[in-house]
Order: sequence, then C-alpha cells, then structure tokens
Amino acid sequence: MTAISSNSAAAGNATCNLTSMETDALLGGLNVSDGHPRMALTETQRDIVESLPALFGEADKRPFEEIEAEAQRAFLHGIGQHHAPIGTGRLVSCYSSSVAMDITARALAHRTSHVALVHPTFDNIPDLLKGRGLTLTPVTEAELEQGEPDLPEEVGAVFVTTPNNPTGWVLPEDALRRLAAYCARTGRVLALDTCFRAQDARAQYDTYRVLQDSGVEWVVIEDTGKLWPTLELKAGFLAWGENTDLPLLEYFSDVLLSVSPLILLMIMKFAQDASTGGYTKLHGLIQRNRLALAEILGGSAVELTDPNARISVARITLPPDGPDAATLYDELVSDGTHVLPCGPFHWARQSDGLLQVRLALARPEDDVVRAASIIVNAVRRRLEATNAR
Ligand code: EGV
Repeated sequence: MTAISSNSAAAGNATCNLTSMETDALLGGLNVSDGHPRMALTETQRDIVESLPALFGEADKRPFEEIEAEAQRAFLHGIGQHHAPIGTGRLVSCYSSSVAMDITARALAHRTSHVALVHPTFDNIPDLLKGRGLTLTPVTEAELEQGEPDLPEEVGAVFVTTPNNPTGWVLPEDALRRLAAYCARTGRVLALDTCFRAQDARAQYDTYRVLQDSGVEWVVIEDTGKLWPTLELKAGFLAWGENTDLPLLEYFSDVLLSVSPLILLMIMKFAQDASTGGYTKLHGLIQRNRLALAEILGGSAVELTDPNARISVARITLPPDGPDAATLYDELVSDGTHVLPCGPFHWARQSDGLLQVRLALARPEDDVVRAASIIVNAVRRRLEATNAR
C-alpha cells in the first residue's frame, strides 16, 4: 500500500485541521477518516443515479421555487421536521452546510462579539466562527442538556451541534425547550447544526415547533451530505425564525443565487427512497459497522467510547500506557490507514482528546473491520514493547 501524506505529526502542528487530514486520506490507502458517505449505492439509489439525464430535463423545465420546496419537503418531513419554514422565504439551500455555517457566522458577528459553542465538536465550526471575528466560550454537552448554561454576559448566541460530531450526543426535546426558553429570556440567538440528524431517530422530534413556540431568535443548519454516496452532490439548508433579527438572507445572496435544481431533484428522489426503506438500510449499515468495530476491539485495550451513538462516526478510546492519538495517527498514516485523532475536536483544550481516535462508519463493512484490526494490532505491539522494557 502506498503511504502518501503531507500531514505528519498531526497534533503537534497547529495549522493542521481535521479537514486537511481528511484531504490526505483521499489520496489513497484505507480511508475511515472523513464523515462523508463512501459505501456502495443500494440498488434503488443506483436507479436514481441512472435517471439523472431525465432529471436534468425536468430541472430545466420546472420553476426553481417549486423544485426547491418539493425537495425540502421530501427531505425535512422525512426526518420529522414538519414545522420547517418551507415556502416562507426563511429556508434557503446552500452548496454545503459549511457554506450555511459561514453565512450564519457572519450574521452572528453582525449582532454579537461572543458565541458559546458546544465542546467538543468538529473543528471547522469553531474555525468558521472565529474566522468571522467571533470570540468563543466552550459549553459542555452536559451543561446544554441541563438547559440553563452559566454564560458570561457578553455571549450573544449559543451554537449547538446535535447530534454532535464526534460524540453522537443528542440534545433531547425537553432540554431544547429549556435552552430555547433560556436564550429567549436572556436575549440570545440559538443556532443549531443538525447535520447528522437523519442518522438518529432520537434527533428527529420537530425541532422547528419547539423553537417557534419558545419565541427565541433561532437558526438551524440541515444537511443532506452525510447520508448517501452521491460524490459530494448534496445541499445544506439554512432556516431561521420569523422574529430572528439577523441579515441571513442578505448574506446568503452575497454568496449565491441558488443551488442547482438538478441536485435538488436528486435529493428529493434520495429522500423519497430513504423514507421508503433507505433510512432503514442506512441505519442498519451504520449499526452493523459499529458492532463490527466493537467486536474487534473486544478483549483488547481499546474501547468504543460512545456505544450508544447512532451517527456514522465512532470514537475509540486508547489505553493510557499505549500510543496517544497523534502518535497512533502518524503511525497509521505511514502505513496507509487514515483515521482522525480527536485532539482538534476539543477546540478549546486539545489535550481532552489525547486518547481518542475517530473512525468513519459510512463505509463498506470490510474497511471498518480492516482499520479496527490494524489499530488493535498497533496498540498491542506498543503495549508489548513497553511491558518488555
Ligand atoms: C466530518 C469537512 C469542511 C466536513 C467533514 C465532516 N468539511 N471542512 N467544510 O464535512 O465529520 O468528517 O464533517
């Protein structure tokens, strides 16, 4: 296997973000690095791909607004979001959810200088917020779940990733209700990144109804990019409330006129397929891969960190007397296997992720099994070498 990398000594290099490691993993070798789906298409998904030339003709003929609303309805209603603001002018489609995130960051910076952000989370979220000049305060999942986080006065918005990446933690409905009431009462904007929610039924209560009922100023970012192996053909959706006083539509229009109606039609077809058996298959694959990973770790010194998670990535915890995550990452990369060290997810305190590594599960089962075995063997070799001394 060829080992290609420009990213050695990951944790020691401050300019090395998670996405740059994911980019290295695209060059070759065994890739359980990024959270994008890379398993095979199902039969019915392949039928949709084969219908793309016909969809092109349809996208060319029909009004954009109609296609967009249909795609948003198929996707969002399929994951329980019946009160999403479809057709109101407060739900726009973006090339990716990170584009929606950057628009949100810019709009939040128009309003406040400080944002409270869940800790840990994927590092491009703090990076995009900081990139728009915002100062961040870390908040733990437990504090958010309790509903009334103790925040400095200057914090003008709370940003939560739910389900969270990489932990799989989900903000429960009653906790969202408390948190929304708290933000409404204290005049703070509540922003939710729900990019992984289609993978976890526990995150599919109607978020929009809770937010609307609370009176809070809110923003929600949705994503179709974590579900289906569509070669980065996807969209992010950016929604906000009737009384949300942020220049979101203005900043959206600075970035784009619209996404492609062809991609929206394709998303509509994938969402329909998902609702009629596709999600069952997807959740089954992720569950089987998580179980296969747990089975290979069983009896070793490495443990599944979040056995209850349902999202398409899994953390594993390394033993304290073996290699740390950055060392293991480097060793695996030099052998052509790509995972992610979890330090950078802990954006305010990297050392919290020192002994955790993340594996992608939206993969063929064989990829997960091979990566898990390679990790178990690498850790065992190190432990044996240490004990022999
Ligand atoms: C994951 C990468 C960026 C992101 C990967 C991801 N995108 N940086 N804009 O999609 O968990 O691997 O979310």
